[in-house]
Amino acid sequence: MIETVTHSRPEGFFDTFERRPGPIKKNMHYCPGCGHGILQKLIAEAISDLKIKDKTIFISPVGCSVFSYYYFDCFGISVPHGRAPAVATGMARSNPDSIVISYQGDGDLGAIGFNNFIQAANRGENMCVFFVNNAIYGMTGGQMAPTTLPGQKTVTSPYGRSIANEGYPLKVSEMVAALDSPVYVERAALSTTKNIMNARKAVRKALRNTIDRKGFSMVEFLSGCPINLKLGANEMNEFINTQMMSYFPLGRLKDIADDRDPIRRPVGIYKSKKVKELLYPVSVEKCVAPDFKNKSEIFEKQRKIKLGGFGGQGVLSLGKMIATMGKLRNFNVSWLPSYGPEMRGGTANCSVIIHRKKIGSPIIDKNCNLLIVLNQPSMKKFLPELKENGVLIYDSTTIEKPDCTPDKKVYAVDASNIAKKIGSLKYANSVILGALAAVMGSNFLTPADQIDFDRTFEEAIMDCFSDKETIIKLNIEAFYAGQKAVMDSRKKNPKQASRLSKADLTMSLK
Ligand SMILES: Cc1ncc(C[n+]2csc(CCOP(=O)(O)OP(=O)(O)O)c2C)c(N)n1
Ligand code: SF4
Ligand SMILES: [Mg+2]
Repeated sequence: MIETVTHSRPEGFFDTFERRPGPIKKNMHYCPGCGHGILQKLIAEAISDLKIKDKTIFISPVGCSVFSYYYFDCFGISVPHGRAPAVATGMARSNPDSIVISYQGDGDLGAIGFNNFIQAANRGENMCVFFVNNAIYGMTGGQMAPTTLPGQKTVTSPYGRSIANEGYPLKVSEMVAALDSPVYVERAALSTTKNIMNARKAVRKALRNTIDRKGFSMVEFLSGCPINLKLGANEMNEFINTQMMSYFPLGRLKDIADDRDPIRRPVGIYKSKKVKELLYPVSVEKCVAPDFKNKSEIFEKQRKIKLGGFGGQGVLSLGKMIATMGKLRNFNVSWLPSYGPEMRGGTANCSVIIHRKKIGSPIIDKNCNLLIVLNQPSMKKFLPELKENGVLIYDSTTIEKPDCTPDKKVYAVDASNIAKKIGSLKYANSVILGALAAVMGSNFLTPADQIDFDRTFEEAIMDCFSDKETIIKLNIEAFYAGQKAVMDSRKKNPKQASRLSKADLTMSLK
């Protein structure tokens, strides 16, 4: 007798599946009667029949969609809630030969990820979206979804969805079909055998469009979540066939794929080698050139600098200038800005780390070596973050003398007043940097290194303000004015100068 195999496991699925861990040993990840299981079988069969297993990228976000990774034997990526179309866009554009599937639930697609979804549809990305509309948040235990029907009870709408309160359910397919870019939109159902056979055709048609690079195709599947709707298998199908279908009628809402030419988008900038170079720049353990002039031990250790002030005072650019100085002498540097929603007037701070070796984290958490403060609130906030023996430089025009522990080395610089004389308060940051140069210069650097420090500052200014000649000139003026102010005050106050012994400062920057 000749045996004919009529049904076998589709190639799109793994050979064997693992059961769901938990007390019920026979359970799979999908509940009995769940629409996800039916649809995934249709997709796996199509992948198999269309021979695209090696080109398919199956993207599953949060929701019961995510369990698909237990079943599909193709490339797969699990992504954050609502973000599948964004990741799918990256995949489709960087791998134009791939068949990208964005497999999403109604909460995922219609609520948290709606903008990601609709923008991808409107851009006409070459992908298939398979949209499982079960009118509920299944995975989290049955909360109301954007597609929950009017009057439908859920755990967050115990009296039924109220149109007055929650509005009408979202008709996703109708909205997508109204856009110009998408080529194919169909609504199918995973209920009766006839509906499932139509759903099967729709899956294949959408995949075929993606293979032919026709752009954006979407199929919505009315699906059952019997566990959360607390319905038996027959009642679940009845609910889909009557209540869901009367609100979400089945049918092909758009099909213009035959009229569209295949999409060809430039992919040059997505070359994987280039992306790797950008993501993983070659790093060296010791990056400063061996002939780097400054041999001072201050450059041997990681230096952590915190800067705080108001937005608009140039706190962030001051940090950037210091980081740029490090960069210009081939140090590893990090610059991490932090500011509130209001850029001007709100508080702003940044953290700068300079190191010969690799920098692990750009965050400075309560252990900075040098604190630069340009306003009173930042003094209060950041002074506790200054390390024992740390150095504090602050704008004494606007900030009261801080109450510091004796181990701290404190430099008050009349920065705003000096800046005003130069022409604008906005040069106060460069005045402070000049003050820093003075503190560094006379204590750590040889005369030749001092000249190099000043020159690096000038180079950094030009690097940061490349096209603004007057600003460069006035910032350089402010820098030297700040430097002079500290040196003059030292001459006037030799006691302070004695506090600046090399031993002290080497300690302070440890
Ligand atoms: C950023 C984020 N917000 C919220 C959640 C919680 N969460 C997990 S699944 C889910 C709803 C999923 O519903 P749906 O997309 O309809 O998928 P279903 O489980 O019904 O197939 C929510 C809100 C989360 N995991 N991440
Ligand atoms: S919770 Fe609902 S959607 Fe999730 S697996 Fe169970 S039946 Fe399916
Ligand atoms: Mg759902």
